[in-house]
Parts: sequence; C-alpha cells; structure tokens
Amino acid sequence: MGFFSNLKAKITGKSDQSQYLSGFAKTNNALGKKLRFITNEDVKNKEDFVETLMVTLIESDMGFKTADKICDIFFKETQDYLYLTQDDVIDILSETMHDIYTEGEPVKDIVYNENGPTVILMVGVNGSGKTSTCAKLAKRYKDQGKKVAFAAADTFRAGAREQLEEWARRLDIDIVTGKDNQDPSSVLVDACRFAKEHDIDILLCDTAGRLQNKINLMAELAKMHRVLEREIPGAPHNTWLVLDANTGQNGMSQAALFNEVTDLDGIILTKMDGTSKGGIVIAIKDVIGVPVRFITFGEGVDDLKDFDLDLYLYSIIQEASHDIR
Ligand SMILES: Nc1nc2c(ncn2[C@@H]2O[C@H](COP(=O)(O)OP(=O)(O)O)[C@@H](O)[C@H]2O)c(=O)[nH]1
Ligand SMILES: [Mg+2]
Repeated sequence: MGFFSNLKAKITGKSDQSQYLSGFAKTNNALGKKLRFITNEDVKNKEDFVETLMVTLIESDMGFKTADKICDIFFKETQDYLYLTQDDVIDILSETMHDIYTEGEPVKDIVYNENGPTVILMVGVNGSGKTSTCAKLAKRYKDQGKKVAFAAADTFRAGAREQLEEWARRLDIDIVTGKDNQDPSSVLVDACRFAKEHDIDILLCDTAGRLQNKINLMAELAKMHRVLEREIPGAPHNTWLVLDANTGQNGMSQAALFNEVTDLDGIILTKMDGTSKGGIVIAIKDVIGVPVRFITFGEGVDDLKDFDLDLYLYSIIQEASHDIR
C-alpha cells in the first residue's frame, strides 16, 4: 500500500478527523489540488518540475529551506519523474513531509508536575491568540476533571485582563489578576501562591506580547522564568509559543526569536481555519526544531485540537473532492 493510502487507513475513525478535514479545507484546496496538478502540467524537464514543485511548496508556507529539502529528497528517490502518476507524487511527497517532521530527537511528552500545580506559560506577539487559547486549554483541562486557574500576566494591553476575566467567569474557573502596568512577574508570583494554596492542577499564564526588542523580551521572559521556578520547582513546566498561522514567514521569524530568548517546549498554531497555507507546520519543525502541540480552528472554546501528524498530512493533501466522512 502506498504511503498516502496508508495514512488514510490510519486516520479513519479518529475522533478529530472531521474537524481536521474542515479546518484544513482551505489548505487542501490550495496545496492538495496543486500537488496533483503537477503531474498534469506541461513539464518537459527536471528544471520545470523542480520549479513547479518549489513554487507550490513555498506558496503553502513551507519556506525556501524546507521546500528545497523536500525537492532534494524527491529527486533522490525518483529518477523517472516524468512518468510518475499523481498517486506516486502524493505518496513520495507525503512520506517526505512525514520524515522531515519526525527526524531528529523524538518529540517529548507534555510535562505535568506530579507534586503540585503544572505551570504553563503562554508567550507570543499581540493578537496571535494567547488569551483565547488559554480559554480553550482551560476548557479542555477542566473537561478532563482538572482544577484550572488563570494568571492574567498581560498587564500592559488595555482590556487584556478583562478579556481573561470574562473567560474565567464563563468557564467558572479561578483567576489571579494584577493592576494595569503592574510587573507581570509579580502577578505570576501571586498566581503561583494561589495555585499552591488551592490545589490547582493547571495554572495557565497569559502574558503580554511585547516585542519591542530582543534584549527587553529576553529580560522579561528570564524574570518570569526565575520567579515561577522560585515559587514552584520546575516551573514553568511548559512554555508554549502561540503563533497565528496566517502570518507566514513572519511567524517563522517570531518562532526563531522566541526560541532564541527562551526554551520553547511547543508551538500552538492558531487560526488554521483562516489559512490556505498549512505548510508552516513542517517548516517550523524543520527550521526551528520545536514541535506543534495544538492547533486551533476557530473562535469557539472547543476549537482546539491536539496536533496529529497523520491527520494533518492527510487533511492538507487529500483530494479536494474526496470526502471520507
Ligand atoms: N478564526 C479564528 N480566530 C481566532 C482563533 N484563535 C484566536 N482567534 C481570534 O484572534 C483574535 C486575537 O486573539 P487573542 O486571544 O485576543 O490574542 P492575544 O493578543 O495573543 O491574546 C481574537 O479575535 C480571537 O477570537 C482561531 O483559531 N480561529
Ligand atoms: Mg491577550
């Protein structure tokens, strides 16, 4: 069985399948269709083929470096590229993307603190979706029976605290807040103490997306890490970068910068419902080396899914007209 048919068999029956398929419908229309089209194009020589493939991959946000790597592998594996069928192309490309995503160290599991609150620090630029993703994660952990609280450490943006307070009210969970412009680290200290006193399982820390310059960002994140670790050993147990999938190569630069100034344990790609360029998932893992933990498909509190490589690959490449639901 070819790699892609195998993928299809693997994902059939997975519960997140329909949300992935509809969430990636735009990407699939753009990338899936074009990848199939390549074999129909008037491609006469290797240069034409490489160019068509490169353009297709870059248009889907794979980035130059990753697209180039995919093309390299493609031509190492296939000599008679002019005689490939659509299915062959799809098999080789989906397997190559799979291999690029999984190469290197295996992805570590999410860390949960056995001896107290698990602290999750959410970082990312303004508007990327940090606050709404905190709400989505809170809902998910609460549904799993965990006791969740928010730390409203975005004290800089007007209305940021109120936005998280509103989510706390709707989800009926605790929230620790500070005053406008208060040092975010002091809010985190209060939140850690609250979490310890109230047997909180998961403390979700919403932060400001201030990207004025690298030195300040580094200093601010270092201070947050320092105070969290002082209050709760091992905290933050997870630092997740929230990235708007629509920002393309700019998102790649954000990921590189944040990964340079702090230890990222994962990336949450938001607004996947709005992009036709799902390739950023592969590019981030390939270039930055950080795995995607979750993706979000909408503004609803349930629109967050675990990242699943098989579902993702199938959803972005499946035939546009093909519906296996
Ligand atoms: N369509 C869509 N909108 C989203 C998604 N995630 C967040 N948003 C919206 O993006 C905007 C910014 O989100 P917010 O959480 O306030 O970003 P923050 O500044 O990083 O805290 C809000 O209008 C959210 O509703 C998503 O997955 N899909
Ligand atoms: Mg916010």
